[in-house]
Amino acid sequence: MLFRNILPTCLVAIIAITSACDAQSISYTKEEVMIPMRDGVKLFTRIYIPQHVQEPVPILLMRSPYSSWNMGTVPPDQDPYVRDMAREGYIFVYQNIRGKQQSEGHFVMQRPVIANRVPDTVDESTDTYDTIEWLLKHIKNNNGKVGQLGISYPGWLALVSGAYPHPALKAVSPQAEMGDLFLGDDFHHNGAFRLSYGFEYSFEEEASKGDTSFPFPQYDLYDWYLQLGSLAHVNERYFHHHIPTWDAFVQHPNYDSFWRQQSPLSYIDTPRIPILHVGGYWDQEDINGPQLMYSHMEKYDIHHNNFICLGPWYHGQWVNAEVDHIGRYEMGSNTAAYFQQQIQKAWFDYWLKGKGDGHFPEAIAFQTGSNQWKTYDSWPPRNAIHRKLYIQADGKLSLSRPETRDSLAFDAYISDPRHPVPYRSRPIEKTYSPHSRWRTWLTEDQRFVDHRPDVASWQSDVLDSDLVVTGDIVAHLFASTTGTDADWVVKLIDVYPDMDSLEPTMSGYELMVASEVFSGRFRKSFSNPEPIPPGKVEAYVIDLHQINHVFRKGHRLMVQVQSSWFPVIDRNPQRFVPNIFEARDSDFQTTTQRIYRNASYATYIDLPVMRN
Ligand code: PG9
Repeated sequence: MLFRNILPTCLVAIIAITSACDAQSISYTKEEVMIPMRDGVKLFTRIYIPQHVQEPVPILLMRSPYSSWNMGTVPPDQDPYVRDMAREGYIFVYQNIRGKQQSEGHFVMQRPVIANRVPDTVDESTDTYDTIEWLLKHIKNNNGKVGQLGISYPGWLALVSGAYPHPALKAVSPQAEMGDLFLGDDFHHNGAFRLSYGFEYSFEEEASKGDTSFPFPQYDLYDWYLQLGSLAHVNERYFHHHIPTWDAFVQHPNYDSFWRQQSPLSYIDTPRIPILHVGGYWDQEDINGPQLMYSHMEKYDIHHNNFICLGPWYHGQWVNAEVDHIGRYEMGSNTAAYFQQQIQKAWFDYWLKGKGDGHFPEAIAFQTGSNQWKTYDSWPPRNAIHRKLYIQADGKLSLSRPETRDSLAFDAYISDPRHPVPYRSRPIEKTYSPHSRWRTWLTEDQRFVDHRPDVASWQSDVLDSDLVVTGDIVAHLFASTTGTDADWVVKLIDVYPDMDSLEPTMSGYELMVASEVFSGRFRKSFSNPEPIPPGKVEAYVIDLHQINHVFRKGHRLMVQVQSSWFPVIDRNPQRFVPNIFEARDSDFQTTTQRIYRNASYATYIDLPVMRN
């Protein structure tokens, strides 16, 4: 009997077969049970118990809305993400959250965490608490210690559990967790709406309890989204108010109490237990969450519980067995194996089994360009020297501030919403589909747009020595528009040599190492958008997120600015409207954008520069 006092009604299945036996006779049994929560709702839970260890072992918990992602669909000893831990013996528990898949109850997207303030309510923190309570009582041979990890939505679930921990929860690792869904991550970036992702993901999660893919009639979705026209057509033509998250987008176009209440910034502060945030530099979904939550919690980290690891990855790429490249970028080693063994396993082995010395660096950040793992005792490193990279006349970039007083010193382009700049080369496949290049788009060669007339580009001279940039990249943009609203997309690009003798096929490659979009209406406040006065130069400060990158000798730096990134970002009508989800097709207008480069309005990128 694997469970003590098990309630017969809770048990879905015991699969008494062992999952696998390798040379060391590693074997797990699998059980599927329904675990009751305090309000009577039962959650579907898959439990793998090691048969190859005799001593009591800890529990590793993963919670997920998905049918397969972080749900233990293969036994843990066959899952590269956790197999090193499985070999040594952990109990693995995978649970679907309420309202998803086989779990009972009602699903709420990023359900607000309120149970600590509002009596008799439930949220993800109480569901985790109740689950842990049940597991400790019912699973034989557990050592009384629990850890939780997960990627993306499951990462946010680990973050929430760590904020209101059950006493047995000793450490968590939220990975690619979403942070604030209006300021950054899946649904918006700086208030700009992530159309293709918001549309496809909300349908996928809310059209049914399972995962349902939107039935697009065509493969290349650039034209499909263009023909959609105003966002108002989504409910009229397709969703008919059956997708609650889409309706929430429409009802909350600004950063109001709805978004604030959802955001972990509003309910998480001091890390109460050890927490390891993990993120990817090229995370196409949640680049912001791990960086934002680490830096937010760091302000309250009196017990030194808060740690971060950043790697050269797309969203969750580190679950795989072999990760030595992303798109065309070669990492030089298997970075996932390093993470799984040296970072993730070491973390849980120490906190849950007492193995190792527990001396974890504050930050472990893979350095792209040199392809080395580096450790730091502050993150971003405090000893970086901030240099300003200014845009100049004739498409140049340099570290000297422009001196000209000429008010006409600017570069201009026309932004036409009928021909938005694609965010990646076409075809734009459905986000999650067999041949989709969605995962790697942030590393795509930017040569595919750099000669478009609606993309402004500036380039530095060829570097005569390596330039190491470690920390937050911030764009300070001075820009005007003839319209009353505009999106600003800023990209920092590493341009490979015209003839790269080390990697010939990368010659001339334009690798985007940092990028972000900002919706101009929110330049003064995310809660109270304001029209942009036509023709007036306005200042925009745009955080392009953290990197750790060596621009190598022989390479050049490039900055690009454009006003659309379609369809991952919806088209800005370029005419201020109170609610972009209710814009009319006639609101969309062509505008002229100017990016300034004179002594008064000197556009620059702040680069934190380090000695290597
Ligand atoms: N990036 C996904 C997601 C998280 C939260 C909200 C919306 C989407 C995920 O991969 O879980």
